[in-house]
Order: sequence, then structure tokens, then C-alpha cells
Amino acid sequence: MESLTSKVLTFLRENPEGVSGQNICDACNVSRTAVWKVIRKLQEEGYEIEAVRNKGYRLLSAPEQVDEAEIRSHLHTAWAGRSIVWKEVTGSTNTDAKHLSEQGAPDGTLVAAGTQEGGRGRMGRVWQSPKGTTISMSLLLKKEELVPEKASMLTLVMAVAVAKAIAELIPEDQAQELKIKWPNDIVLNRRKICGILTEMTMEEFRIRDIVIGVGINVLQEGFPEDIASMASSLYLETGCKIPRAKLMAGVLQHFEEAYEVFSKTMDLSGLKEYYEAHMAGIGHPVRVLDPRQPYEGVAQGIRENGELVVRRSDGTICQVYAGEVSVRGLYGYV
Ligand code: BT5
Repeated sequence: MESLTSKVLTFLRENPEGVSGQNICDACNVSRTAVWKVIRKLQEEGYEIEAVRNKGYRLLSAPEQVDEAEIRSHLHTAWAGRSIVWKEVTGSTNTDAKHLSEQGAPDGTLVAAGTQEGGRGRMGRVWQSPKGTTISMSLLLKKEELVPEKASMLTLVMAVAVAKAIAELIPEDQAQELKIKWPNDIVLNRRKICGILTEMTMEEFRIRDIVIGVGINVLQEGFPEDIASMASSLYLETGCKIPRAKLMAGVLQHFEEAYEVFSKTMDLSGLKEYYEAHMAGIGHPVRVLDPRQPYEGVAQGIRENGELVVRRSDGTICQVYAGEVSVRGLYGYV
């Protein structure tokens, strides 16, 4: 349910020149006092809102904070994030989304959190998501057309969406260095700023749901030693303090668009060109950390089904399925 707070915020954002209290009352079907109370609450939270007699309200600045109203006031999607569950603190938003799905949450539900105490990466790895600086969000998909063999492709669809959303909010020259590291990372200046974790739950031989989790390092000013050499944040790399709620809304918007393209063919043929144009390490030597046997080769691109194509030194072509494999540059993380 869209709250009055998020409606008022949306009005203020859509009318940077100002909007009259009466207009808001009429559109939301509430009293002027109700609107005034919301404005006061927002001001207490740190929103700078100017109230001009006979003219109305104007939003001058907003605090860097994330909650349901903030996300919603930036959101222009048809289905992605139309239902939002916001938590200040949680274990893992992916786990939350699965539980909510079990209880009947609809397709497109977004679960987002201020911090995760049990954030997960792939294969049981830990994902760090400190409070106040990161994005932790999970999108629940319950779509008839999604059969199990399609699930891993959604990680790549989301990677395209995240890359596009970030590129829109950082200076163009810096966006040149924004790359997708197959299959599930976004890197900027060769450092990891985002990880994606797609999980599928089966129910009697069919998919009950797919949850796509996205963690983005937005405002951190430093990293713990264990990941300091390979991780970074958008702030550290660009100097831009991007409002997290705005970026989250952008990710959802671009995911919806990318999913639309994906669903036409149910594979990556429509997104392959963008993916490869922004793919880290394409044409370069890589080491494929296959749990059975690691090997080296040159990354060629991706197939329509999302597999990585690697040419080995003996000329053989390997198709790498994302499931259990990581890829490294020969001289570093990327
Ligand atoms: C990932 O796994 O990159 C997937 C991360 C997905 C996180 C989101 S947040 C919302 C949702 N809820 C969850 O519980 N998870 C999802 P993987 O490729 O396995 O990379 C994990 C590795 O990245 C770790 O072993 C660390 O080396 C490194 N790492 C951990 N935290 C990081 C961070 N904040 N930034 C960069 N690297 C990090």
C-alpha cells in the first residue's frame, strides 16, 4: 500500500517548483491537516521543505536515507517493486523474500534493508552490507514462463539492469570503466562494487519463485582488510554521493525493461550485445575456477543461454555454466 508520506514525497519530487497543499489534498483525498502533519514529519526527518503562503510546498533537499516512502517516491515501474517491504536490519533480504513468497507475496515484491547481519554471496560466501552506506535488495519473481533452466540467466539480466542504472547516475567518463564481470559482479575501475545472487525455490517439480538479490556498495569510505584489495564503493571511485533510494528505483526500472527484452525470446539474445560491450575481461586471458579442474583461456563472450565462452590455448572452446564457477583475470580479480 502506498502511504500518504510516499504520495506527498512523490508530489514534491514531481513538482520541483512547488505544489499547493490543496492539490495534494485533492489528489490524495485527505484533509489539509493530514498533509501538513506529513510535511512536519518529513521536516523532522531532515527533509528541507519550504512552505510559502498561498503557494504551497517545495522540496529543497532530502536526507540520504532509505525507507519505503523514499524508494516509492523515485519509482516509475509497472510491476517491479510495486509491493515494498523495508527493514532497517535483517538477516538476508533473499531469505526474507523467500519467506514472504511462501506466505503469498506477489510477483515483483521488493525486500530491501538498511543492513544485513547474514548477507550471503554464492556458495555460502559472506556478503558484507554495513549500515547506512549500502544497498541490499531482493526482487521476488513469480512468473509462469520461468522454468528452472532460465533462472541462472536472470543474474545476467539483473547485471545489465544494475550497470545501466549506475551509468545513469555517475559522470559519463567514469561510466566507461563500469563493467560486468561474468556472471554476477559489477566492477568499477576493476574493483567490485556490486554482487548479485539469484536463488530459485522449487515446489512439486515446478518453480515456486525466483529471488534476485543485489548488493551495491554506494557510500562506503573504506573496506575491511579481507576485501579491501578487490572491493570498492561508488563514492570511493567517483566521488559522487548517489542517493541509494534513487539508485534502487533505477535498478528496478532497468530490470523491468531488460526483463521485457529477455522474455521475448526467453534468453539473452536481445541483451547479449550490451552485455558483451560492457563485459570485463572480454578478449583477455582468464582463469576459470572450475571446482573439478581450474583452467586458463581467453574469454570470448557469452552465449544466448548466459554461458561464458572461453577459448583454451589448444583451440578448444569451453562453455562455462555459471553455477559453481568463478572467473579471475590472470593478473588480479578482474
Ligand atoms: C556475490 O557473491 O557477489 C553475491 C552477493 C549478493 C548480495 C545480495 S545483498 C541482497 C541479497 N541478500 C543476500 O543475502 N545476498 C544478496 P560472490 O560472487 O560469492 O561474492 C562473495 C565475495 O565477495 C565474498 O567472498 C567476498 O570476497 C566479497 N565481498 C563480500 N562483501 C563484499 C562487498 N560488500 N563488496 C565487495 N565484495 C564483497
